Amino acid sequence: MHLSTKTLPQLSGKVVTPAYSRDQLKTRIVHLGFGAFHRAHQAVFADILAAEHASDWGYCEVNLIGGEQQITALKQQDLLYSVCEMNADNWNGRVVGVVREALHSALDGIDRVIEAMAQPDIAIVSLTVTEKGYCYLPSTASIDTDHPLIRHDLEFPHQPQSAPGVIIEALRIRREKGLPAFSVMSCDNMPENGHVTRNVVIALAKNRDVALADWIEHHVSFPSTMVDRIVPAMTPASLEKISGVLGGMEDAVGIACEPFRQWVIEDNFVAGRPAWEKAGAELVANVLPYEEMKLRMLNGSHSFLAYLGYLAGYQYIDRCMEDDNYVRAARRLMLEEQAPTLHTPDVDLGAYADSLLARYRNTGLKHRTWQIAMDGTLKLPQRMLDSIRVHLERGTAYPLLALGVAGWMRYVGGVDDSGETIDISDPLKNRLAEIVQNSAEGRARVEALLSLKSVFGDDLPANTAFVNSVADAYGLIQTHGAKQAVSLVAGNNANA
Ligand code: NAI
Ligand code: CS2
Repeated sequence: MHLSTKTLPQLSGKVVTPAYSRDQLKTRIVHLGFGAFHRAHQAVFADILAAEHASDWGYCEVNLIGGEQQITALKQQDLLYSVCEMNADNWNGRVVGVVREALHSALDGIDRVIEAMAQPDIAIVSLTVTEKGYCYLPSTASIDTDHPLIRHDLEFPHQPQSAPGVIIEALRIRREKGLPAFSVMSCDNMPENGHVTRNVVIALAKNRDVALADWIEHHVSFPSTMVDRIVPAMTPASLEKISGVLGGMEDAVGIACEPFRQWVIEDNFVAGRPAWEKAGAELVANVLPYEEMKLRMLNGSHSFLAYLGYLAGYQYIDRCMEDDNYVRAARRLMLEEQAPTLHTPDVDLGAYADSLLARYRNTGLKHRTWQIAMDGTLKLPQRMLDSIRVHLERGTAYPLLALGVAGWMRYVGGVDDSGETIDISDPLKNRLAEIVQNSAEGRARVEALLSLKSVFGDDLPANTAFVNSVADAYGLIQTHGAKQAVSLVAGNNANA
């Protein structure tokens, strides 16, 4: 038996179910990227608002690339799915009821998706399409005009494939019909994610129609957001556990996540927004300090643990936390090398770091280091390199950040410390393999990888102090292995 409107009453009383009339909801947000994170984050905020504050904001969920099964299963379940908050020994379930429609461009056609976005009631188009979905160059935050999806959309603007192309086509139709614009809200882990989205949308629009680009510039807002909730990719084991929470009922779209959730949103919406603050979100004028704090402290330490942990044989983040040297390294990375680069008002960064470590220790999570390690070419800039630039300017030390970058380089070398092949997942995978193949192990490999402009820009490879620091850290991993390298670097200095 699977979750559906009919089977909903059979769930155990412990599972929270939609205690509101789902028919009263209006589809006012189209969300691109019905992945793990959105299901456990933004949709839960909307569900709380509907259940506790009589909100009528409903979602149309869309997947553009991948995730066909999720959309199919969601439709089969009358657009219901469950979210379980998990600790080691306690899983709490909630059935989310705010989805009103679900579409996949490959199953329903891109025209249906665009039509849904062009409905008069749509006030917001939000995105969790991963860093890859923006088709941008992280070192400059500008559009990647060589990106295959962008090249396609330039040729076939009415049948777009990229997220920016789909947004532009929907906005074109709205403008032609005399409908108001919507706000475009990125919920992906990028600094100034609203600005990145704006940059790519306007740049692509300019290429097809300057007047349309001008209209978008004047009528569409692109609020930035800081989003946080650890939501590991689902596995057959976690799906089975969810089924246990649901009393044996199956939910192919069920998702499990940590109890913590945070959302800081730039309050800049052109056609209204849900009262997210009633469900615990913070609406602010400037999100950047919060984004930087989260990207550098949380995601920076996550990536550090992912590369150095994976190389050492730690499959999960909670396993890294069983190694005192990794804990010390993560804490020192956060407090000594990331925190001094931040400008977050009114946040006790020491307490923040400790709360992050406590979250990483959650043994219910089973968050794979491999998952966090993926797409490093799109993650390193905001997680490590921006802070390194601050240190280079100030002349301050950054041994753990250098080790993190070296850890990534060793990881993309494709072999872990036990000699096992690593399955690299990255949009630049082929280019990385080519560089690795054509460079000798050691400093030459470091220099070759630093030639990736979209990651390191022009400045970092030209900075000898930086190149030396990464090459030295790389040498440490090469000689001693990741585990020992972490111990050596994290153990240095008395104030650890
Ligand atoms: P996921 O793999 O479950 O879902 C990825 C989603 O992105 C899918 O809906 C897929 O259709 C879409 N997608 C992938 N490539 C695309 C492309 N080129 N164009 C358009 N759509 C594309 O991943 P998950 O866990 O949902 O994470 C997605 C993003 O959410 C992350 O990359 C990150 O930026 C953000 N995030 C994730 C958190 C997590 O713990 N999982 C927490 C905070 C933010
Ligand atoms: C992780 C993030 O996969 C990754 O790269 O660092 O998805 C992390 O789990 C979230 O940002 C937590 O909010």
